Amino acid sequence: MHSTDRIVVDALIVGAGFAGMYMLHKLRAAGIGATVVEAGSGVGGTWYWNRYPGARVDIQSLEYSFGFDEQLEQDWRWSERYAPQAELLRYADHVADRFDLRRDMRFGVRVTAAHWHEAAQRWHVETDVGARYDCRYLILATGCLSIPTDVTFPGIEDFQGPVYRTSRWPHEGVDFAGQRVGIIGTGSSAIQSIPIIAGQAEHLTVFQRTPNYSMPAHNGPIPDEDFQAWASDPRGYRARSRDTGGGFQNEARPDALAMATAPDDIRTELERRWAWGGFRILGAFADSGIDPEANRIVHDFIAEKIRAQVADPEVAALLTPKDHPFGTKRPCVDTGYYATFNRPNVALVDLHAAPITTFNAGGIATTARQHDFDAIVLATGFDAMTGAIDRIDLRGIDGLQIKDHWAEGPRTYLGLMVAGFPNMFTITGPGSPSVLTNMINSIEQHVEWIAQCLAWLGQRQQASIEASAEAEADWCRHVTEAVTPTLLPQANSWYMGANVPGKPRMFMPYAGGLNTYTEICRQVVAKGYEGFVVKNGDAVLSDSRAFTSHPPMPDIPAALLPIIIERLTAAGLMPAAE
Ligand code: NA7
Repeated sequence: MHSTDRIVVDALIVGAGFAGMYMLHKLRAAGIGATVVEAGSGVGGTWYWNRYPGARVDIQSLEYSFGFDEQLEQDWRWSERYAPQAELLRYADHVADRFDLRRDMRFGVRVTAAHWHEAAQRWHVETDVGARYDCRYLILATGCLSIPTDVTFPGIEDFQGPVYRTSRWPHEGVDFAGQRVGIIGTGSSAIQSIPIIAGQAEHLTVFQRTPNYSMPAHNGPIPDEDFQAWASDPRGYRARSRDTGGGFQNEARPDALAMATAPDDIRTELERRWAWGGFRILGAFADSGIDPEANRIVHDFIAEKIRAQVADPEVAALLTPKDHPFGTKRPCVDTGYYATFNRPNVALVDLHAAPITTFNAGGIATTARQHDFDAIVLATGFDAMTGAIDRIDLRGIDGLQIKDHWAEGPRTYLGLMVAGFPNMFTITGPGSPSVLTNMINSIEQHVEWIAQCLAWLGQRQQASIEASAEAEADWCRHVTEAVTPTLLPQANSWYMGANVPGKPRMFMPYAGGLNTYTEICRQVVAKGYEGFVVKNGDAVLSDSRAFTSHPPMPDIPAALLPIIIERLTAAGLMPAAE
């Protein structure tokens, strides 16, 4: 391998979604040369790939947009409360044009391998188009939900019609008029697309394995009062969003307990939040994410709402979640999902009662019967958080492979770096709040942290930085500590890696909240990059191995302490009481 035929750059950024776009902009401003490589033919990441009908953001657009540039913020007007995919893609294109990002982006290029060369202190990167790079910093802006799972079915190649994946939707769109369509999956992608496909197709059959909770979006023009709340103080509004656990405003009430609230008051509060729409119901009661009984109250409320929307009680019962507490899988936000099952051209198939046996020329056979289709849609999900990273032949010091390092689940320090992989950063990587939050706010926080770090290294004659193994281990323990008191680990969710056969079970995102996490990251820097080893050649500039910036214990209502202590003790994270 001759380094002479490599393109030499300071930083190589992998991915041109919102993370890669902002990273490029920020590094340019810091005077650091950067190139972005992107597998798709344009910017936008998630919004480039997921073009299925009905795809839209489920965090309010006023909050799900960049906050780093005031003029950009002022000039862009969202048309709806929850912008559709096409508008989000226009926004990504607008940002790319406005900041002239494309001149440092290479499209249609997928990174296949990246190997660290210790002597040179550089990464050598290979791509599927033959272009090879030599970079000091490797920044993985590869997205948390970018690689579809390899779900397949026996006989799938025998089906005579087209099979579409929601996450790889044809750019020219699909016309289902007059067709019999089958869709597999009832996660967010399916829940958004089912009402639209049902409106186009002659007949739609929904194959459901596990029902999910979905709340109404009440989408439409942005209500005046919401717009005014933003427009009167956009900076303050942004700061308030970032200073929340989820990175968006949710009227969360950390002191309100469903178990200590009168039934009438519970109903009033839940009705108010249901009428507001989206994720607002998640913030109603602090105990619903911890205490199973409190969670049940919210479950019962939503189950009642499902029954009210679905005419056939048997179908309503099938659509009601049973196997996981509310909020432990990512809830969905819909427009007319449940009511779609009242249409005469829509049928629901319960795969628990009659599993799929095979695909065939005509369609799909279950143990109960044959279903004939003209087209089939797979809305079967993603190899979340690690899929885009561990598909790269990624090797750190002494050839350490990321797959081996992550054999028991992804280990990182702060979700930003991995021990043994110097100068490699992950934006919203496993171990960071990422998918539990408004992604744009998490992306901005990570990008700003990384840009600051690279500028700091530049001031030290381009030193290299690596997470220490000790800090990584301590952070992993803290990630577990943060989620253990909650009900989140009780679901077979993609947060847990449970949707991919053979993937290690580990709760991957950091559940301590974006605001808490941001403060931890700030402290780590204030302490001279605590937990990182910083070297210049053989000279060690700083080597503070331990991670000590644990957040203070949050104020937890006393009534919840027994459950929390019990769970932490059972997980071996707290000594048992004498
Ligand atoms: P999800 O939420 O992972 O949903 C995938 C769906 O596909 C889910 O209902 C699965 O059922 C179903 N599935 C997966 N494999 C199969 C097989 N083999 N047979 C039947 N059904 C299957 O992915 P989405 O794309 O909808 O949403 C991902 C995220 O994007 C979402 O959370 C938002 O953050 C945006 P299961 O639950 O496994 O029984």
